[in-house]
Parts: sequence; structure tokens; C-alpha cells
Amino acid sequence: MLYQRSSELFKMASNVIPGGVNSPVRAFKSVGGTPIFAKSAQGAYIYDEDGNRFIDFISSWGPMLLGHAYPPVVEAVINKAKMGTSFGMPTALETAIAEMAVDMVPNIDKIRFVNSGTEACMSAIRLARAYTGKDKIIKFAGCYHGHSDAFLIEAGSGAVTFGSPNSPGVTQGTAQDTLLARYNDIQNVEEIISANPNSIAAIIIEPVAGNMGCIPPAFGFLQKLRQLCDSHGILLVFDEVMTGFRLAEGGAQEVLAIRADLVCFGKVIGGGLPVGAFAGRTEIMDLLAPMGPVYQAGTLSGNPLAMAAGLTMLQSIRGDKELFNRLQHKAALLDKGIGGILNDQGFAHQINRFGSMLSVHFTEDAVTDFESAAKGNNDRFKLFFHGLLNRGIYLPPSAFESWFLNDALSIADINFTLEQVAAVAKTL
Ligand code: KE4
Repeated sequence: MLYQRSSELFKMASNVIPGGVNSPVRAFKSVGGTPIFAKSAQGAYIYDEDGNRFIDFISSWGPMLLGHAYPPVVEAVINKAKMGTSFGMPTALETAIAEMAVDMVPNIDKIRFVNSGTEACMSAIRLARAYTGKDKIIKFAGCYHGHSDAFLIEAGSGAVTFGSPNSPGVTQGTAQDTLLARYNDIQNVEEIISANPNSIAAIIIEPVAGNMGCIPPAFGFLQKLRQLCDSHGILLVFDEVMTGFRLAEGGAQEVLAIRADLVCFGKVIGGGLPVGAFAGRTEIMDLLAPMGPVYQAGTLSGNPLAMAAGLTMLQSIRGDKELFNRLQHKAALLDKGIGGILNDQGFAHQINRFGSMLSVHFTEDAVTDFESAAKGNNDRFKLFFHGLLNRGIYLPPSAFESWFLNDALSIADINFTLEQVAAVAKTL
């Protein structure tokens, strides 16, 4: 594979955009090398500026559930654009997608649309604090809820993991209200709640984690989390920016049969355009301005083009159980195929999978939380990533990301991918 044009474009971009990218993970820092510049995409394939074609296992980090340039979505956006691109006024379209989402997702009465998953999670936490009258939140190490200050926190020195900023610019004042727990460790959550009586507004979690690779919840973990929240007047916030409308039309709440108090969405709900959302029962959601005192706003919230893309996306997946079965089947083929190849080569590895999300970890031990995910052999992952990239297979450029399958992937694409994995495995 030649990447000449991407290299030129990266140099040009780096002169005017910090790090040459508008989102850090795209810069290949974790795997090295020069980021690939996309020119176009269609179905399961991405075409770069050098004319290379890749089978895409990122799906734009989740949104492209039905494949790139899905014709009904493209048509909906084109037709809507001809009628005006933004009004700053309510539209019937926003009501239509809100009604659709409320119908598809369990346990939500109302939904507020924003422009990103970050905005959705940030706003949900503000709402939870207002509803409970409490300040602190618990998040889990390795879970990512966007880049608002309250979430850019790492384990602090405190006996019960008081937060400390993991980014300059985040104040200690902010960090002190974010407590960090270990994913899948309910005892740790109990300790933190006991150490912070009557002060925790919410526990926010990725019900199936996708930001430390894919890490499913341990059996019973979420049920116990629900019980703890009920016992201590804490709101359970599911960050379904990745899992929403991907694991099933009702997302993780449907698949795992767990009731969250607030649910955050992004990615698929926008069909590839900038959309986030947060939702819950009326008594909580009606605290939001202009109904209630909790302020939240956005110039482009409910943007007609984004709503047209999102509504078409939801209409396309609604009631289609076969879609989710197909996605699950393809993920299982990859899981078993890659596992067999790496076993044959004698490489210690773990493959985590849930629905159409999966990740490959080069490590002996089960990957159940951030600490175990961090034990992966990143040098081997880099070779795996670049070996496949050079053979036309585009994986997430980090061992701490989940793969996202789309419905445009054919069985032939899966088989071709496994052939390339077999060839690369001999070089690791
Ligand atoms: P955005 O602000 O990027 O739309 O959503 C933030 C977010 C919130 N919650 C979860 C569970 C997420 O995975 C994300 C964003 N995911 C990353 C991928 N790990 C987006 C890719 C990127 O940052 O460029």
C-alpha cells in the first residue's frame, strides 16, 4: 500500500490543525505511522486519497451501522438540504425522531437532542445532579463519556479513588466530584458509596464498554449496580453512545434487561451526522429548561439535516431483528476465525465480543477492566494493525478501541479479512 498523498495531506493538515486531526485517535499515535486520509466510502469500504481500498471495521467509530453512504440516508439529507439547512426553530422532524426513539428504547418518556455524545453525557450528569440535589458522580476507569471536564479524570491517590484530572485544564475543584471505580468490581462501587454517604448523584457507565477495547459487563454486575442505585437514591446513567441502536433497537437496556434512569445516545442515532441525545422518564427530563431550571441549549441541536439522517437511520433499523442477528453472526465468525488463527500461531490473546462490537487483546489474562486491558502487548498490536492495514483491512488504530461491524460487510469480506489475518499472524 502506498500512502504518499495521505502523508502530504497530513503535513499540510498539521500546519493548521493541532496534530493534523480534529480528534486525537485519528492521528495513529497509539500504533505509529501516518494517518490515512479518507476520500470516500461506500458500503463496507473506505477509499483513501491514494486510491487504496480498505474493508472498514471502524464504521466511523460506530455510526455507520448500515454501511457507508447508505442510500436512504444520503437521499434524505440531500432532499432536506434543499429545504434549508438550519432554522433555529422547532420542526416536526424533531418530534418524529423523538417519537421514534421513545418507541424503540425502553424506560424513556422524553428525549433531548444535542450535537455529540459528549454533550449528551455532560448534560445528563447536570440533570442527575439537579434531580438528586447531590454533587458527586461515579465513573469507571477506562470508560469514556466524551471530553467534558467531569469525565477527564483518572484514579487519584485517595483511598477510595478520589478523582484527579487526567488532562491539563481540568480543575481539582471539578475532579473532586468525580469518583473512579473499577469496571466489573461491584465491591469497589460499594466501598466508594459507603465512603461518600448521601453525596453521589449518579453512576455513569458504558453498559458494554467499548473504550478499553470491548468489555462486556460481568454476569450480574449491572443488576447489582441497579440495586445499589435504588438503595442509595443514585441515578443510573447508561452511556449508550456506542451501544444505543447497535446492540438492538432498544440498545443495552433491551439486550441486558436493565432499567437505566437516564440514557445517553450518539453515533447511530445521527446516521453519520452530528447528533447526540439524552433521555429518561418525564419527572427527570422535565427539569430541563424551558420546562424546569436546568439549563441546556444548542444552536444546532435538532438540526434538520442531522435529524433527517437520524430518523432515516432509525426507520431503517426499527423492527429489523434480522439485522442484529446478521451483525452478531459476522462478529462471531471474526471472533472464532481470528481466535483459531492466533491459537495456531501460539499467541496469547483474548477476543472480547458483544453483539457487533469486538476487540483483540494480546494478553494471557481475561480482559475485564481497564487494568487488565492495559496489560496487552501493544507492540504486537501495532504489527497486527499495520500488517492488516497494508493488506486492505482498516482496524481501529488503538488496542483500547472496539471494532464496529456494519451490515454492508459481506461474508466474503469476513473471509478475505481472515485470510489476511492468517498471513499477518505469521509475521507477528
Ligand atoms: P462524541 O462527543 O465523540 O460524539 O461522543 C463521546 C462518547 C461518549 N460516550 C462513549 C461511550 C463514546 O465512545 C464516545 C466517543 N467515542 C470515541 C471512540 N472511542 C469517538 C472517537 C473519537 O473520539 O474520535
